[in-house]
Amino acid sequence: MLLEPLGLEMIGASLQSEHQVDILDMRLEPSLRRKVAQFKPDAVGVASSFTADVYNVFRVLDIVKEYNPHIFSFVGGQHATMAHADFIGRKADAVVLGEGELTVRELLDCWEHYRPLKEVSGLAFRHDGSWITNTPRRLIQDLDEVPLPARSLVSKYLPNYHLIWQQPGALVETTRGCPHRCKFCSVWKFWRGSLRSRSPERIVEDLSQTECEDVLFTDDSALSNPACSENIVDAIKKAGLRKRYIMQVRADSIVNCRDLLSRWKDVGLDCVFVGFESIKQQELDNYGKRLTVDCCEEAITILHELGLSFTGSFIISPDFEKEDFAALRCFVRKHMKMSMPTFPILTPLPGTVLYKERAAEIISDNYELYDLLHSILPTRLGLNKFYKQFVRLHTSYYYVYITPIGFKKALSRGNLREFLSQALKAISMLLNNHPWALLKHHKLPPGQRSMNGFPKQARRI
Ligand code: B12
Ligand code: SF4
Repeated sequence: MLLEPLGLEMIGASLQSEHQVDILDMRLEPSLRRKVAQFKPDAVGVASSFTADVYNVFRVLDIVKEYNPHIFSFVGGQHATMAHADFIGRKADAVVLGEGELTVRELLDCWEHYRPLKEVSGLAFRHDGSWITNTPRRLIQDLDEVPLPARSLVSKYLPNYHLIWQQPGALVETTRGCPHRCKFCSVWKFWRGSLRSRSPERIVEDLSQTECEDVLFTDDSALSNPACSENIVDAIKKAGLRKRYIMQVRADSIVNCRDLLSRWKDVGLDCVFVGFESIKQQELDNYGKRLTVDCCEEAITILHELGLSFTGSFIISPDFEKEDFAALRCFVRKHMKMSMPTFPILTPLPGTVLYKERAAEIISDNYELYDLLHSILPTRLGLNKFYKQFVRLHTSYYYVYITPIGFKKALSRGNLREFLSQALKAISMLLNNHPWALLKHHKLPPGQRSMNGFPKQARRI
C-alpha cells in the first residue's frame, strides 16, 4: 500500500488561502534539493507520523537547512506529537502537537510577523537554546469547519497511490479519535480520548472530490457511533456515489451492528479490517481491548455470512512460545479462509500506556525497529527462534498462494485478483523478512536501514 499523505493535505488546505503551498511526497520524489531550489520556500513542514520513519524526517530537515539555514522548519504528526523531545538538537525549529490545522495557521502568522511563538497553543519550539512547550490547543469542535484536503497538491503522484490491489486509492476521514483505551495503541492518546464526526454531507463532499473509486476510511474504529454511521450510509446512497470502501471495525461493532454493516455493503463496502489481537482471553484483557474471544469468533461468522472480505490483525506477543505460534496458525487457517491476516509484533510505541508500563524492558532505541515487524521487548524464545516462528506464521499462511495448488484453488473460486495480491505479499515476505534479515536489522546502527537509497536519491540535483 502506498497512500496519499492526508495529514499534509489537511495542513496544506488550511494554509492555502494565505500562502503559496506545495507538497512533496518524499517516498516518490527523486530530488529534494532540486525541488527546494526551484520553489525557494520560506518555511518547510515535515510530517512525522510513523516512529520507524523518523530518521528520514531528520534527513529531510538536514537537507532543507543545509540548502538554506534561514528556512523556518516545523514538524507534526503522530510520532512528532508523542515524542517531540526527539527533535531537540535536530534541525526543527518547532513541533506542532496534535491536530494541526489551526496551530499551523497561527504558527506561520506569528513567525511571519515576528510575534513570539509563545502565543501559539499546541506548539513546542526552540528558543534561545532551550525547548519550550506551550499550553495544549483545544480540539476543533466542528470538524466541518476544517477545509477539505488539498488533494490537488498531490495529484502529480496520484497514479502511484494504491490500496492492496486497487489503484489509485484515496484516504477519507469520517471521524477522528476512538472511544476505546487499548494499552498498545497511540490513537486514542493522540486524539485525547475523544471521538468527533464530520457531518454526512461533508463526508459526501469529500468523497465526491476524490476521483478514486477505492477509498480507505482513516477512522480507527468505524461504527463506534452507529447513529452517525447510519446517516453516512443514507447520504452516500442519496448522493448516488459508487465507490468501493475499506474500513477498520472492532469485532464488537460487527456483532452489534450487523444490519448496519450489511447496509454499508450495499453502498460499496468491500473489505473490513478487524483488530482481533488475540485468541486468548487473558491476552485480550492484558491489552485492555475490552473484547471477548467469543465475540471475535462471532464477528468472523458474521463477516463470512455477509460475504464481506476481511483482514484480521493478531498481535504477536514477545512472550509467545512455540505452542502459541502453532495455536494461532491453526486458528487462522480454520477461521479466515481467503482473507489476509496480519501479525504485528507487540511494540510499545511512544505515547502508549504499554510504553509507560514496559519502558524499562525495551532492548533497543533504534526507531527503525519500531515497525511492528521486529521485537523491541525481550522474547521468551530468544530472538532467533522467535523470528523463525514469526516468519513461519506468515509463510505457512501465504505460502499456499505461490504454489500451483493455490493457483488452481483460486482459479476454481474465481478469485484470481486476491490470489495475485497474496502471492506478491508472500514473495515480499520471504525476501525481506527472512529470520536472518530481521536479526541483522538489530545489529545495524539507528537510521542505517532507511538510509538505503534515501540520501542518494533525495540529494541528487
Ligand atoms: C491510513 C493509515 C495508514 C496507511 C498509510 C497512510 C499514509 N498516508 O502513508 C497504511 C495502511 C499504508 C498504514 C501503514 C502503516 N501504519 Co498506519 N495509520 C493510518 C491511520 C489509520 C490514518 C492516518 C491518517 O491519514 N489520518 C488522518 C489525518 C488527517 O490525521 P494525521 O495524519 O494524524 O494528521 C493530523 C496531525 O497529525 C497533524 N499532522 C500530520 N502531518 C503533519 C505534518 C505537519 C508539517 C504538521 C504541522 C502537522 C501534521 O495535522 C493533521 C491534521 O490535524 C493512522 C491512525 C490515525 N488515526 O492517525 C495509522 C498510524 C499512523 N499507522 C501506524 C502504523 C504503526 C503503521 C504501520 C507501521 C503498520 C504496519 N505494521 O505496517 C505501517 C507503516 C507504513 C509506513 N511507514 O509508511 C501508527 C503509527 C504510530 C507510530 N508511532 O508509528 C498509527 C498512528 C496507528 C496506530 N495504531 O497507532 N497506515
Ligand atoms: S486499537 Fe482500535 S479500538 Fe483500541 S484504542 Fe486503538 S483505535 Fe481504538
